[in-house]
Amino acid sequence: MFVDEVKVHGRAGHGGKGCVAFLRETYRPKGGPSGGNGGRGGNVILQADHDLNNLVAQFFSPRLIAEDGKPGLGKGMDGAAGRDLVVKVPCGTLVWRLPSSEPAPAGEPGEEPERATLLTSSSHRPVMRHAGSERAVELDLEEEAAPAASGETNLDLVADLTENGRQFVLCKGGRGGLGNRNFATARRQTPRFAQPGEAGGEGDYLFELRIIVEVGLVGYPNAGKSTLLTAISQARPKVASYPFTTLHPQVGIVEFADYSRLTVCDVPGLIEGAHRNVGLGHEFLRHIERCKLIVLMLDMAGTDGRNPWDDYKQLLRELELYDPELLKRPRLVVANKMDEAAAEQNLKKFKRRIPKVSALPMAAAFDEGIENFKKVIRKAVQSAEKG
Ligand SMILES: Nc1nc2c(ncn2[C@@H]2O[C@H](COP(=O)(O)OP(=O)(O)OP(=O)(O)O)[C@@H](O)[C@H]2O)c(=O)[nH]1
Ligand SMILES: [Mg+2]
Repeated sequence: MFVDEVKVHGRAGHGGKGCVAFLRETYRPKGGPSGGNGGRGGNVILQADHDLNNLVAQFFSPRLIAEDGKPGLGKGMDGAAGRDLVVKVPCGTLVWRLPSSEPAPAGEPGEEPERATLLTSSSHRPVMRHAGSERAVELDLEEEAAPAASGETNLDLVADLTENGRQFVLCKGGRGGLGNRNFATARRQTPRFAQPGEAGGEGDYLFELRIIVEVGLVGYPNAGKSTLLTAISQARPKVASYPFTTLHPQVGIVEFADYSRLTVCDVPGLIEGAHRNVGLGHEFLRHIERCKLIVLMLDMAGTDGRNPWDDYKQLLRELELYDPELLKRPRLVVANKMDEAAAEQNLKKFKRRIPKVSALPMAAAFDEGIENFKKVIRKAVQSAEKG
């Protein structure tokens, strides 16, 4: 099961209440106020973990509730603090605050559904409100476009957990209440009150995973994306001759002779109308949003009765409809299935029709053009990092 979007409810622990007590001991019959303080509530902390690759754990346990602080006790004993709840999420998880939730959580170090709602359509795609990413994706440009889901379009980004080990306090634990010994003064030596504990932070959030990879493979179904990923990395996605073999993103690590590495993501095939949720829709394009290089993979043999040049234009259109920014990203066009008879002819036609684009010839199933591809993507990623 692959989950890249999930709604969760977080609640930090409440602070323990302060204690009202007076010391009575054999030789101190009036020992004075001695109520201890309540312990602070546990925080709900998110921690990015590169060993995880999706949000399935939060799908099955969407209620993130930290322990309450213990109340203060007599004889000046303070209550124990509530344990923090550390929730591991994959690197690349964005945390959006849903409208129902409380004010912003602390930052760096009710009635909810029992199961998280799995949001499937791209129609509710949140609009980032943090600096530098002011871009709303107009998926509704066309008449047939899916309607925006109610109330979930303008969400605030509260965290973006990209680095392994990075922690973020999602809900801050409430402070413990002060015990009555804190309120003794010269004029009020027997305070009969103490503070209640503060309520812990609480809110509803949307966790969205956008995998962090350097290279994203995009293409029509059956273009050979998974075959290519198998050829360049140890990843073993399923390869088959029917469309939509790959149902969720697969990440492979490409290793080079000098031990440097590149991560490559194979996303499920795109087809015309993906922005209207045809096929698997745009659902998975979020995973190439952060990549430095987009590889457009074309079936140069046109096996499924398509033309590579139409495929190329259509892929660009779908990328644009998802996010026009994606078209500014460095990209590489790969002409796959060059072993097939029709491919040579098609490649010539492709060059004639789209002269500005040079396609890298390849036969992924036969390991042809793979080494060259590895070299080219490495160079392209390096220059993208510099520029
Ligand atoms: N002749 C030939 N067939 C290839 C080549 N590369 C892949 N194929 C075949 O094309 C079919 C589809 O390959 P996949 O790698 O599953 O394609 P995909 O792009 O991952 O497809 P989806 O997961 O459905 O999006 C398989 O039957 C492969 O064996 C190639 O270079 N030459
Ligand atoms: Mg595939």
